[in-house]
Amino acid sequence: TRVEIREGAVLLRGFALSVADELLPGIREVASVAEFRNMVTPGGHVMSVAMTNCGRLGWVTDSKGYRYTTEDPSTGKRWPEIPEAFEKLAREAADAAGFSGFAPDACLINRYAVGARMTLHQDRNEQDFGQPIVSVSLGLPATFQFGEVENRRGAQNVAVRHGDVVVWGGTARLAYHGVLALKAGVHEATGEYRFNLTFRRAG
Ligand code: MD3
Ligand code: FE
Repeated sequence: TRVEIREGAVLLRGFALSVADELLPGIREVASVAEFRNMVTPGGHVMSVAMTNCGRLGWVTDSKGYRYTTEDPSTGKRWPEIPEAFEKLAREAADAAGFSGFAPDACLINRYAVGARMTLHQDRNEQDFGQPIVSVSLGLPATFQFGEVENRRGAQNVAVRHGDVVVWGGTARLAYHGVLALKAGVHEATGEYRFNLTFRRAG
């Protein structure tokens, strides 16, 4: 089912379910080359979410700031390629949400263990805010928070489950958003974790 959770933001419930068993080995393969790591924010906090990337560009943070890089700072090697199954899913989801021709060059893979969370923020490190963001949830369920554009207040919650895809574009592209602390649990596909694939056109 397709739910418009706000103007520009479309929740495609279960859209990735039929390909989840291709996505999870893809995550394992990417992480075997570019390992999950807990990055440090410019403010000096270690992020509770562990991250890695695939694609031409990968999102990183360190004491110098947030940015996209072509190389993994931990190895100096280019980020692994986006697996074919990832790219196909991202393109089809964007298409289903009304954004045809989406061609991501960056896929951030977030791994949430129990207690991991992401505080409200905007995604502003990309070149063209006219391009949507496609988010794929795998494993343990979580609660997305999303607020207004340029305003953290009045955030709403939406529960996301294994296989759900959200496409954020148009007027929702610069909305504040975050993820509440992951609750303990065990998922048959991912064990004690939630994974989120975030596809972007960054360059
Ligand atoms: C709403 N990740 O990596 S994706 C991030 O579940 C990030 O790991 C979260 O936010 C996660 O930056 C949420 C959902 C999302 C992504 C982009 C958005 C929501 C958004 C852009 C605008 C508004
Ligand atoms: Fe974000």
